[in-house]
Amino acid sequence: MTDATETTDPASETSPDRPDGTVEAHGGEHAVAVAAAHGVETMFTLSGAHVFPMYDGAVHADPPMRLLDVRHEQTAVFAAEALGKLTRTPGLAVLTAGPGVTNGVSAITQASFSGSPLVVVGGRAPANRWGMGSLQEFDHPAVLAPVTKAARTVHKVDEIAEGVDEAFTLAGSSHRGPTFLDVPMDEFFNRAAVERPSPAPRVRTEPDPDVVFEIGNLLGQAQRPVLVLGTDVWADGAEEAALRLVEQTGLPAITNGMGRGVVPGGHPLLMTKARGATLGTCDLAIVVGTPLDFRLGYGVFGGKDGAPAAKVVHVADSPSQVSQHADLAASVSGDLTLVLDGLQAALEQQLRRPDWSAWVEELQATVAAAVERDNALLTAEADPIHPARIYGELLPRLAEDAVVIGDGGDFVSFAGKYVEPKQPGGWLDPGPFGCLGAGMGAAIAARIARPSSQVVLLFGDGAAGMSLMDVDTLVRHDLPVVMVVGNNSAWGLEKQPMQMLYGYDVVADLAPQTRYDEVVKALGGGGETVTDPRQIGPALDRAFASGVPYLVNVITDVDAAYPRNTFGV
Ligand SMILES: Cc1ncc(C[n+]2csc(CCOP(=O)(O)OP(=O)(O)O)c2C)c(N)n1
Ligand SMILES: [Mg+2]
Repeated sequence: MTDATETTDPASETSPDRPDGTVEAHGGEHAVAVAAAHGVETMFTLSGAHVFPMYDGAVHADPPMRLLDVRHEQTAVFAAEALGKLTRTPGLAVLTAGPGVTNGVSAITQASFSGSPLVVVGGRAPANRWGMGSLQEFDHPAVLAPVTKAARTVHKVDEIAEGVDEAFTLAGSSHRGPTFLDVPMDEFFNRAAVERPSPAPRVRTEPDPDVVFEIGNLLGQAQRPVLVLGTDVWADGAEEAALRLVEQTGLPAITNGMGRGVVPGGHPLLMTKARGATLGTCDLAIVVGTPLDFRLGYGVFGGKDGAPAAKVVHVADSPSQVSQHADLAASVSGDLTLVLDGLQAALEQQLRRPDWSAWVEELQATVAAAVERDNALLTAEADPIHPARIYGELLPRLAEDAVVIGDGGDFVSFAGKYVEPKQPGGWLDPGPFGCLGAGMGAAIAARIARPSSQVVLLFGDGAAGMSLMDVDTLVRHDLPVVMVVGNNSAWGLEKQPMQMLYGYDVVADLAPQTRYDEVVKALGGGGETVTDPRQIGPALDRAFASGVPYLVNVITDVDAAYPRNTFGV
């Protein structure tokens, strides 16, 4: 009898048990097998011959890898990025050579800004024609290098498995982010017998214990401390340690990005609704897992209403993320669970346990006043509809495990103000890159990652136009999502500032009352337009019950701008 590994039977060619431990297969099969070993179950893509081996690899994998094909590469990459954020396993997008890859650049850059684990595999013009001008010949890594942790060409088929393994390990390690590799088409189709590497175990970096102890001392001495919890608290798996620290020490907290929900909405120590007062009158801000950027006043806290400047501590998942511009009392980097648990232990060792109850009560009073103020707008009967009323109707309909996604300007700023997730991992926004058009991909990912949860995509009408054609993807792949458009017939977040600066505005108006719901219906979903505030709730009920991609197009008041005092620059 012939040894199975020595036959040319295609089924046995990919058998991993060749005597020397290698597997004989084509480049796409190797790449898909390694991605699967890293936990990838779905490949987001848009067809292109340069990456056919990846599709063949997915089809012939055991089990086959799900192929989710979209209508624009940006959607593929935004979906892979969001899946990485939701599952904390790097997402995979596969883009064809040239325009396929360049169409993905904004989404890859967003992943870089947000520290999202993402691997993008690009096709590449064949090596044996390189320089001769073959179709879509473009040297991608030069473009991708500034917005990735690594961008490289894998030149030989027998280097693909190792290259993909490295790309996944790097993307998923602190500080997380996107990696890119492309493979020349001829090498991708070639076959080779290689040893497929197994994923390396996760490395947890110990923070400096002396610095953690020192920060514990600062906390012990503080009268008005606040803990700010950002995206990396979730990404690093430190959400339980963060909530423990808050609850066991009585430390008030504010959340942003994917840190939202780490301290659940409505929790007595969550002060996000008193953000201005908390950050403006604290004496110590410990900021964990988020950069000290425009969202956090560039790391300057205190100073409000004559309050002294606050001390600032920055805690990051890796040294590269510690702020270089802020004036820091201390900083530490490492595994965030170890830092947060270390802080709690340091505090417990102190002879005199700090009492922050007066500070907490003061903030709770501010939160209560804000809740009351919010209620007036959440129930507004105004005609045209005030955008806040949409949230007044949506909030009571959201389950604890709902995934809420924001893609827009002012309409999403209102969401940030009113939607307080009850669990971590249930909020997706574009992060500091602020890229409109990210929402549809995120909704696709959320539907896949949380098959039984509500998925709500909040669109500004302007933002909706950037990805609405991908409702076709939702329909073809049977991915029911509830979309809500705050339709003020304008690029509102730009219209108001331009008015403020110049007294007039241009290029800010969109066609009045566009029927985005009809677009969704034309593509095979459902939807309706709402102009009466009392009809928003029933329309949302129909959307949730529909079981199809469904768009509620709410015509809102363009003059009800989000009250902001900064342009974010
Ligand atoms: C890709 C991209 N293009 C342009 C912008 C600039 N921008 C930020 S908010 C905004 C307006 C968004 O309008 P819409 O989605 O309708 O939300 P609204 O502010 O009207 O609620 C624009 C154009 C951006 N952030 N991203
Ligand atoms: Mg708008």
